[in-house]
Amino acid sequence: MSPDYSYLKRDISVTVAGLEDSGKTYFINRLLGYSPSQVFSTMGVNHELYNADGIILGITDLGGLPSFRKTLWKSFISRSDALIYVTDITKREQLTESKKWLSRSLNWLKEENPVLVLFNMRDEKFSSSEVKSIIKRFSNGIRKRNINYLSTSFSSGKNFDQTVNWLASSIIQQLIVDKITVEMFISYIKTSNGVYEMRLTTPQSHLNSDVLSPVIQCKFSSSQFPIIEILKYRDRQFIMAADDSVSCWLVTTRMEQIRSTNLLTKLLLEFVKDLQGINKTERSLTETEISRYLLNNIIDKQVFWSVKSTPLFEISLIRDFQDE
Ligand SMILES: Nc1nc2c(ncn2[C@@H]2O[C@H](COP(=O)(O)OP(=O)(O)O)[C@@H](O)[C@H]2O)c(=O)[nH]1
Ligand SMILES: [Mg+2]
Repeated sequence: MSPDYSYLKRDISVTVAGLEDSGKTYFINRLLGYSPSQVFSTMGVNHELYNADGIILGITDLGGLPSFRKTLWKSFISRSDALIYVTDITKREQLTESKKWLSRSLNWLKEENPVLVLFNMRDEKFSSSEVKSIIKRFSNGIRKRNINYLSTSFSSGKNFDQTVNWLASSIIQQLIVDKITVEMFISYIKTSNGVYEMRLTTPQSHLNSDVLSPVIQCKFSSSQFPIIEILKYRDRQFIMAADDSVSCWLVTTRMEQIRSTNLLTKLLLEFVKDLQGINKTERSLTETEISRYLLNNIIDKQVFWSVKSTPLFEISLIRDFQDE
């Protein structure tokens, strides 16, 4: 048998932990679309890959039996980018034990990495006030910056989508927010009126044309295949993704971590694809529509944008653009 290198493909690693029989494996199987018929207690560790909006999440299913908790958890959780912690709310006698292991897990995880705590088996008879009070008692005394609590039922599907959305967006964005500062976003969009150039700049930025003009150009892919460029110039990093009618640039401070750059590049490419999708409807977008779309998606949803203060915004039409 040849060795399996598939784990190398993952962009982010997410660990799913919790006491035995809380629903971890069931959740992961459902996420991956496996049939839930075979259920065995997880012996040790399982690795799975999940594609969330083009970002490959490596999901580690940690066995919850006491022998695994003592040996395996620390080494996996401390190397993980995010933690999903599952607890079974029907087992009241285990809640204290579960909380104890959550606290330990939080000590192993890096402080800035996001955590989602799921109170599972919500389909069993519980009133919402009972669930609220369990969550309140459980979370009492736990101090952690990026922590979310959610009650779920994986068998009925309650809050399953929210959990998956959290996986896809919050993990990725939190990681980017923590590790990367984007100073400027520039996009070029071809429409029947000409090419629109749109710039968003953080108010704190000292970027001037000496830094920008040697690098940033209005260019598109000459085929249906998208193009990507990553350049370093004067203490800045420039990332570009473009297809044949949309081109987006990010100017960031230099990143030590290659992985953050890869993630940002993938997100930018996804963004270009979305924008291309709305631009390719029968009539092209107007200036107002472009502005609204970009402002909503970049600033309100904080895609790429880690800065809370409102960025400076400019949009203009480049009339003399020559299509080659
Ligand atoms: N009623 C109910 N049963 C569930 C739910 N999630 C998981 N289970 C069941 O709980 C048992 C333990 O689940 P499993 O995923 O193996 O737990 P793990 O040890 O944490 O991996 C299985 O029989 C699942 O079918 C749920 O939301 N509601
Ligand atoms: Mg399991």
